[in-house]
Amino acid sequence: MIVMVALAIAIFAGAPRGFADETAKLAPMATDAPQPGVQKFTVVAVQIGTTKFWLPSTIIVHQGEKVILTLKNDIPGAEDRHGFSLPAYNINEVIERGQPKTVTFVATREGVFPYLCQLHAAHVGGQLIVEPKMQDESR
Ligand SMILES: [Cu+2]
Repeated sequence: MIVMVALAIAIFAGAPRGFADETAKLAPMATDAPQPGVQKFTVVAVQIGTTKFWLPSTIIVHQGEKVILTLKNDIPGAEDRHGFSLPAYNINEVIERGQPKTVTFVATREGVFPYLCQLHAAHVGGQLIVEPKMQDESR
């Protein structure tokens, strides 16, 4: 009887430790943590129905942040090149299907700036919104 009680206590005492180990395994990995002051987006040219779009159609960053855009052209068809132009930041790229490009710039100018496909007028673009610098510099 004493052995049974001792065994029960030992099993009970072991349980919380086992649970803690499981919790540790579920903790998120810190390897892909966002870098402060850096904003990364993937912007994709897609076709919905007969209309071509750059999506997302709105990108929001803060003034002074480094912006990294990965540009992908996923539009099928004979035309395998689409443009990505952000005139306010002097960005003019041609993106071939299957060959993504990365552009990097610092959002120095505050405001709302359109982006578009410089090769096709009907290809719907979007806007980069650069908000004023955050007052709290501790982030
Ligand atoms: Cu286009």
